Amino acid sequence: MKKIALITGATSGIGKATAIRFAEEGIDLILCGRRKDRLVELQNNLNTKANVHILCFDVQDKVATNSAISNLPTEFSSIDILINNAGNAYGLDSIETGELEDWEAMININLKGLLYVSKAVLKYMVANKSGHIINIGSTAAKSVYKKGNVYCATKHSIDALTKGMRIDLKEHGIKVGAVHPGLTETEFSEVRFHGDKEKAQEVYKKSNPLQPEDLADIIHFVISRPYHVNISDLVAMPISQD
Ligand code: NDP
Ligand code: 8X3
Repeated sequence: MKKIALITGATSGIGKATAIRFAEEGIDLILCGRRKDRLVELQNNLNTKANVHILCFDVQDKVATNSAISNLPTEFSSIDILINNAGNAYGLDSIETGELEDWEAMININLKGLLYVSKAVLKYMVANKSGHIINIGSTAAKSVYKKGNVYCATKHSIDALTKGMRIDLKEHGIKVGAVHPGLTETEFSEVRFHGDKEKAQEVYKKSNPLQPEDLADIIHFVISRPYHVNISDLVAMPISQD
């Protein structure tokens, strides 16, 4: 039977690569992000085996998030898979010099946004007594690095939240797990450095980082296991990473 996946952060990086991979597998898609032009472009270029619906909203806005997801057309409302991927780092500063606006953005997007999306999607999954949620964490969910402070805190929260969601939702027939990427070459560093492309490129230059397609492969593997198998916690990093 055809499956339906909702992917947040599908306009770039890991989310976009996962959308492309899922479409090749014939999974119908609800693609989310703030940049509508990119969503439309992706929709137009995806494998025609997949039906695609786009939703443009900011995960920080709980009313817009709930409204977008609650008003899905019937043919897209039986969501089987949720990939909670939208997220970013803002800044790389020591704690005493970090900007409040950067901290708030990371907490609001990475943690609260994930909760808003999950709550809206869970209405469908609980009613259907089935579903599979993958939260995209990070190696920053497992350890802390210099100047990573608030970003690492949001990702550690996702690690804890994933465990809590898994325990609460198994009695509703819903699987929950996390995929934790290490360094992956995406727009992540450009966003972290507030648009400084040169600084962003430096991050990936010598590290032979993971590519978004590597994560798409892994995420597809996780969602395609038999129902009784839940890969609850998976860390994937480039060979160069400590
Ligand atoms: P990108 O910057 O390439 O992609 C981030 C995606 O998140 C974009 O599609 C963006 O869409 C979306 N997004 C960001 N803020 C919002 C918002 N407020 N509302 C809705 N959507 C939003 O980075 P990655 O692909 O690397 O990041 C994806 C996930 O992977 C993140 O959770 C990140 O923390 C995690 N990760 C990344 C690693 C890396 O090294 N790249 C390593 C470990 C984890 P738009 O701007 O259109 O809204
Ligand atoms: C994103 C990768 O190493 O900057 O989670 O934390 S890192």
